[in-house]
Amino acid sequence: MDPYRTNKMTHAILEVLSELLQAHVKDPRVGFVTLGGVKLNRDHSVAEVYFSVMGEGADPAQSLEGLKKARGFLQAKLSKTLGMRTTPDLRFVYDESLVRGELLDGLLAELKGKGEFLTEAEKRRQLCLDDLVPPAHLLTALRLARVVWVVPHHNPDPDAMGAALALGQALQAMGRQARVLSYPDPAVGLTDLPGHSQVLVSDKAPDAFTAEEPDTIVLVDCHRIDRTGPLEETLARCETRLAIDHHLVSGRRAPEPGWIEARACSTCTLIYQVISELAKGDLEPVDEDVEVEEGAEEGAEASAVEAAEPEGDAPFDMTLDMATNLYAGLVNDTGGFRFDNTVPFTFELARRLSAMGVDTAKVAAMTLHRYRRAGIELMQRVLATFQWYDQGRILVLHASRAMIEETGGSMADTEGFVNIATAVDGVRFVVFLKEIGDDTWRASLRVRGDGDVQQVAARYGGGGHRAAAGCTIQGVHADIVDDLVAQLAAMPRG
Ligand SMILES: [Mn+2]
Repeated sequence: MDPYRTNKMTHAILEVLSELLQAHVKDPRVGFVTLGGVKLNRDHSVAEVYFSVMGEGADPAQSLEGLKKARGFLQAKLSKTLGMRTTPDLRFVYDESLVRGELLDGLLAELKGKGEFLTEAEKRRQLCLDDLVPPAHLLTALRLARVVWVVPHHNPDPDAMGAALALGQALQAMGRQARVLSYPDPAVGLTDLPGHSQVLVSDKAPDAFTAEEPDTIVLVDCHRIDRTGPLEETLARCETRLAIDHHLVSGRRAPEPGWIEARACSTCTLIYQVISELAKGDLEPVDEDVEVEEGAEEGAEASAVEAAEPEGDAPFDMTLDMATNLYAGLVNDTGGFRFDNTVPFTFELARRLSAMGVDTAKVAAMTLHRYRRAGIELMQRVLATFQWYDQGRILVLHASRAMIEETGGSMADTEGFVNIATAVDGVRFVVFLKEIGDDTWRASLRVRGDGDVQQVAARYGGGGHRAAAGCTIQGVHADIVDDLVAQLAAMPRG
């Protein structure tokens, strides 16, 4: 028989039978029945009708009895409805797989409801600020801290510095002795962030540590002390170290405990959530185990109870300085809300900070579009190093120590150069190499569109994000370029 006709007929039979069962067969045993399909034999003399039973008390054997009893009626009605001279002989076959299929459909629908089938990008778009919940152990550790050092990564960008300053200010508002650390030669713009004048510069850190040892160290915008360059040795002396970061964890060494949440567009986003929680106060004692001594007299007990009065923290308000520092990180790590980490909750946070009175235009101008003269001269030199590979899809540039010396610029001035290269039409990958020592280069990798440069950075022990990553590579400049270009050119699209 013509397969088209067969197909049409099986559908017609299924449809008519399903309707007849629903509307005209009153047998309660048939009430549980769902028809799943019809299979006709070669000459259409026999139709196997597959059914399943669903519902409480459903019994396939009972339902089959009911269907058999209704068969004559169904056969006659079918013949009449379809206007056929001879109708195929109906044979009912129980099919358990239909039940499984239905269960599966239910399960799939449930997963879909939970967003399981959304792409990563769709999931990020659906995320709300309050989906980013600081872990309780982090908040407890911060509340228990008395002398705290808040430490950004080496060569801090506005996200690292803004996060450190805002958290330091919040801890001070809680009465903690909090110090924010930084490094010599800060990038232009950072020094204007509120509170920056009080930072403890890394070369003073060893002495400061000896004078008053911090009980807690909080790393921000990085999650291991090897990202703190000259501070690493000093920080290693403190046992309680925490990290708040939005970079993917990579490499062999474990991150410090704390909060590492790569869905956040900036570390400042996470710090905003942390400060919001801390600001609620904590009037329950955290760890002050004041015990009533056994057998204590009644009077003694009363005074012990008094001593056990909560020593937690009073609520405080997020200040304009904190908000300004947080906004600096947010606006920078999103490239002024242009990068693909910008999602609805990014604007929600920007809105809240702006509503608190942050001068958003000033912060953007201060941290996004400002160069020192030496920095611009360095930029001229660096842009002159453009090398094109893979038919213009890969762009490589570098900053040598000689260029820095000759222009009087600093590595901090190179911040943002990589974005100029990324903006060139037709460029998919950018490699920016900065000479940081003898045959030692810091590589910044970027991809525009699809691709994952974090994978490449991870091979050299580095890390970062899918679209922006970095690593330190030993070797001769030309060899490093060859290696990186080969790996990037081999990266599949999509
Ligand atoms: Mn960051």
